[in-house]
Amino acid sequence: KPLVFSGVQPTGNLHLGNYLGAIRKFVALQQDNDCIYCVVDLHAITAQLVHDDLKGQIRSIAAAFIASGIDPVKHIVFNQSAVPQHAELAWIFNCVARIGWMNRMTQFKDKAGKDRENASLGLLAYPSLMAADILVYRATHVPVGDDQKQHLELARDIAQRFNIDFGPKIRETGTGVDMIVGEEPIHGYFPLVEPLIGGPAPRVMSLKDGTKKMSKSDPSDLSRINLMDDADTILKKIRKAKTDPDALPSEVDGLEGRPEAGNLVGIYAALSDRTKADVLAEFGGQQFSVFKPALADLAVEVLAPITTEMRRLMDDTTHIDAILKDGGERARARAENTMNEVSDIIGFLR
Ligand code: AQP
Repeated sequence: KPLVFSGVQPTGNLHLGNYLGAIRKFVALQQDNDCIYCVVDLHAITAQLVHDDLKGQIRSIAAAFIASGIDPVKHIVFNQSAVPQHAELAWIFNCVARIGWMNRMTQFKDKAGKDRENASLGLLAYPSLMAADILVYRATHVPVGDDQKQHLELARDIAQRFNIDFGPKIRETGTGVDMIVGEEPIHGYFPLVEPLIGGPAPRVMSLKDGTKKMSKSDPSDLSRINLMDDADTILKKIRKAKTDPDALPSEVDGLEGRPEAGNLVGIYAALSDRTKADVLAEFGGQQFSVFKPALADLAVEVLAPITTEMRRLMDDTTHIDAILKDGGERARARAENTMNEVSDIIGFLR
């Protein structure tokens, strides 16, 4: 079975972008794949070191996974810091990756802002840790939102560079797999990961500005729908969402140049598992005064059961803690295996 890996940072309230871009896909992929889903707490300290309730945040992401329908028995749910091999492999990848590659990452530029000299070294090295998260399990498929595409391309560059630099040794140890890179067949240890992005809402945009992504760190709570929002709040946020004065078009081409309209239609399509064309066939010609309440009803219908289950799981965290502990142990056993082989390939004495 293909091995799927993905992670979510415990850095605040999960929002509809995280749900549609990532968690909903995690749930769907369980059917045909072996899945590892991680609360990436080591990533959470890259932009901001001190958090008020990091333990609570970690538990709440795990609760969102379970409440959304992830099965922690058939698959693995754990938090990253419980498996030290992530950080160990990240160090090796820090020595494989080039500073120039990191400097090109748009997320680093966005998050570091103007004061780049003052950003943490961890923020710059974030994509190297992300590559290690995936490759320590030699996972091949990664469901993410569109904003993570560049980081996954970098994970492929790191894997390829490692495979080429240690090519003869990988052959000696016999642990690798044959793959085609460009024209060249190589015998590599790390797979070249495939991002799973797609769908009608690969990048959910802010409700206040259709050109900015919906984000946990946006200071305006009205810009996003949080998984923990109640029905009234969802209704209010969608009612206040920025739109233009025109009616909805009947065809997808008509959304061109209308970012806010495109975003709301994409959200509706993703929530109802339909295409944008299908949604417009129903709502084309209608005003937002009709479409917005329909969207709010749909969002509440999908999110309310998840919110209720998350609240129940967070009332007594023993169950979540047990899931994370068990997942951490199972993940560690796999990661240890990779690190032993990697150490052997590099030539460390253990
Ligand atoms: N707006 C979005 N649309 C689609 N997918 C999104 N994701 C995040 N925002 C959107 C996807 O959610 C997964 C987990 O994200 P993360 O926890 O790593 O956080 P992030 O990508 O840095 O974005 P956030 O959640 O909005 O946080 P901040 O405010 O810190 O930037 C990933 O698969 C991501 O693609």
